[in-house]
Amino acid sequence: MAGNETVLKPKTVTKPKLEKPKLYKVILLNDDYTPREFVTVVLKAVFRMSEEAGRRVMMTAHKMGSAVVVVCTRDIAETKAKEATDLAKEAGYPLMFTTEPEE
Ligand code: TYC
Repeated sequence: MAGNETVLKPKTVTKPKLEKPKLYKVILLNDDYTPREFVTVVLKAVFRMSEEAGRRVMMTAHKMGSAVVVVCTRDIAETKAKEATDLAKEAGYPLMFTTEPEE
């Protein structure tokens, strides 16, 4: 080698800052009108839950007033909550899904 290679040294070193995305909970709210079976059907259809998991979450909301369905990114949480709430609305039920940031 001729010994005349240029070595470029970066003047500033940028540390990659990857913010981990904030997570959001989708929350199922109890009400007095939506049939239990319908709640389970929505949980299975929108959140891909098994019959057993769907019933468990539905019964938790029924007894406690609300239940966490899933924790995911804000975008997905809001889309799923709307999809599920809209499905119920179309069927004439007041069933509601909300979202909130995880602590
Ligand atoms: N409480 C409703 C009933 O007795 C059933 C129900 C369960 C509704 C969970 C909403 O998130 C809910 N028919």
